[in-house]
Amino acid sequence: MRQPLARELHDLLERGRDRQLRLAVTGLSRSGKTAFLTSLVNQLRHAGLEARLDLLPVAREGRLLGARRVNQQDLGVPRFPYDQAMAALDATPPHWPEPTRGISELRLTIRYRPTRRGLLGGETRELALDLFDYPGEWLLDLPLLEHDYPSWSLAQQPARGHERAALFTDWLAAAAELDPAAAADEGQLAELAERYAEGLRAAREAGFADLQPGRFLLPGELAGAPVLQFFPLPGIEGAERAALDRLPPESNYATLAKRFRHYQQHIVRPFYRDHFRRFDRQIVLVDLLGALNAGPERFEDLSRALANLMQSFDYGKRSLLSRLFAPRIDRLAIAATKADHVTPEQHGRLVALLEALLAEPLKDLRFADVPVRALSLAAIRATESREVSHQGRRSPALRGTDLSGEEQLLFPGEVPDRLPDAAFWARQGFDFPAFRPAPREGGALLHIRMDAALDWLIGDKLQ
Ligand SMILES: Nc1nc2c(ncn2[C@@H]2O[C@H](COP(=O)(O)OP(=O)(O)OP(=O)(O)O)[C@@H](O)[C@H]2O)c(=O)[nH]1
Ligand SMILES: [Mg+2]
Repeated sequence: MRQPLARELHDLLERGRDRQLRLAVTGLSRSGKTAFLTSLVNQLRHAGLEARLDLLPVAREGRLLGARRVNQQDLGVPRFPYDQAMAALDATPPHWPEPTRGISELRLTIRYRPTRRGLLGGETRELALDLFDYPGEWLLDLPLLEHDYPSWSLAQQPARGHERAALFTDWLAAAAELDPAAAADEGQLAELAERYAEGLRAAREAGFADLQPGRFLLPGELAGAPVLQFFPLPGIEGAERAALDRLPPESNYATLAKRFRHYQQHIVRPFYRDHFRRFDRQIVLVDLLGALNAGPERFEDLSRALANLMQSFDYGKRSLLSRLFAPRIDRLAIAATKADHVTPEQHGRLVALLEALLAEPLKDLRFADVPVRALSLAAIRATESREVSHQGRRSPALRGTDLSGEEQLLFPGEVPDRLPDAAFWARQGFDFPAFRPAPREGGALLHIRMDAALDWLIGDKLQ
């Protein structure tokens, strides 16, 4: 939904004066976006009271006065369901907030005392922080904007490993029969698209991340609409482009190409335009531990999905003008989430692994001279770190409650500090259960390094 011009102008001015900041929380499905946003709101609301934010100078120095949710800009978009998320975390027993099914927005007004006071002293300032949440599945579509139908079809077909290919054999066998030049049969295309969607669902189930089109996984109100009835055309690599373009409009090829374009222009582009263009800051959340748990092909797949995705954003230093009229992301954090799944001495290795996974996009960012910080964090800590003695030796362990309510005391394993090799996967020495969120005793949510993330993302605006 586009904002009226007057409001856009007002926002531009506020951003020029550093009174407003837009933060994109980016991450594939289940990477921890909703948990991160919930914790962010919670920490800032409890700032100065119960929240532990020692790594955030404005809080440590007692200058952070708190934060309030205010009415967001766009009345056509639902509000981020913070209260529902907190209700889930505060339930007995506590449980995690639901997977996100649509877009929601949030504006926080953060109140603080600047380091340098004016002549009269005692003044306070405000920073408006704009945030939003969305289903990770939809994010996967952003790279699709770079393509036309033939190039997208090609991009979907490289050798992507046996396990993944096996999930699409049904679809492929049927789709390979399709004659691109023959007149389109609605029923047949609908059925093939459904089989493709089945393949994508199975792939998601199996832990794969690089899945397009994202709305096939979470169609919302588009379920059954013809705009979702397309798929990549198998065998397109041999076809000559000009010959394809000459096919009549009622042909299979032209029909699929038209639907692809519609999907791209009317579904993906507005999502990008209204929500992902024009950010000042970004944090990319990665469930690295989940990928380690899932095996080499998934790990590789995650790396590809993230590299493609990060090409969809505008990074670069801001000049005053670009800041007003063509904002770019001028600072970035990449974070391995759910770090409370491993013992604290593994956190350094987790960060090293994250940097290895994102080595390619990180090179581009360095080239664009965009400051990046890699960290590991837990937005909502579910475990406690312990030490256990075994045969006279003390070793680190975690204590937590698993989803069935069982108490666990365990050492989940060593995180490799570089891209795992065959030997690592052969050992597969890594295993942990999902934990239930820990009950909160009144105060702020327990976390690991949310304060460090906040400092990097907004700390300089709270000086
Ligand atoms: N232990 C632990 N688990 C977490 C943490 N954050 C998220 N999780 C787990 O990861 C799951 C997914 O987190 P969400 O925040 O819902 O992920 P999301 O990115 O919003 O996912 P979608 O809405 O599906 O795109 C949660 O249900 C938890 O099981 C954390 O800090 N610690
Ligand atoms: Mg979510």
